[in-house]
Amino acid sequence: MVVKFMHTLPLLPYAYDALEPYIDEQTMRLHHDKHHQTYVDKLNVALEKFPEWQNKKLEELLGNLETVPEAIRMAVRNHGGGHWNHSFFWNILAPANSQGSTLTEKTTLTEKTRTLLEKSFPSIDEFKKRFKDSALACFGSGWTWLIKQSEGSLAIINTPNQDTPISVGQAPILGLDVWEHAYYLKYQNRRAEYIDAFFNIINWAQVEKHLTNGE
Ligand code: MN3
Repeated sequence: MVVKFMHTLPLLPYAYDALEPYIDEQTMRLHHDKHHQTYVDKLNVALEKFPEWQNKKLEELLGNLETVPEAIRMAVRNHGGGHWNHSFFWNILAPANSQGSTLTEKTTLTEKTRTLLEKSFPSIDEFKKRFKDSALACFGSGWTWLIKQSEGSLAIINTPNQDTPISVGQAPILGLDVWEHAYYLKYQNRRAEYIDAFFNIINWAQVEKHLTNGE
């Protein structure tokens, strides 16, 4: 029997207010419960018409978009991409401690990650600067990513809309949602402040997992 609605909204791995003051509770509630839920719902509705595609893993769909029936290819790309990107994003964020100053185990850059980043960037500060510049330059709605290229080096790229690096065979290490819905309630048009805030709540432990995946 084919499952009617295969894809489901994952729970946030922390409380809605856990990323305060960097990302506010109201933004997290809207972003997760409304925006992310809508991507899941619209993906399920699109797949309903093509039962043989319902049980495929999201990564399989997004990694082989050219094989997805044309009638739903754009819906899978946009809503499947939105579902995948947000599921990834929640997990590369982690709460700072209650004072927001002292780093926690998760938000401390590990030595291993530092070493791996410094193979591709002159310094951690320079990596952050380039990531920020890329996120600021992302025109309209999209994402900024740190990706691992096939030969192993790291690079920073932007993708438009909900396009995801896995659709072009790149392995995402770190990603930042730069759609206005990700920051507008708290930061309005000040995307730079949102990006600076993001650097305080990166789950470096999770980043290290992505970096060392396959090693
Ligand atoms: Mn979003």
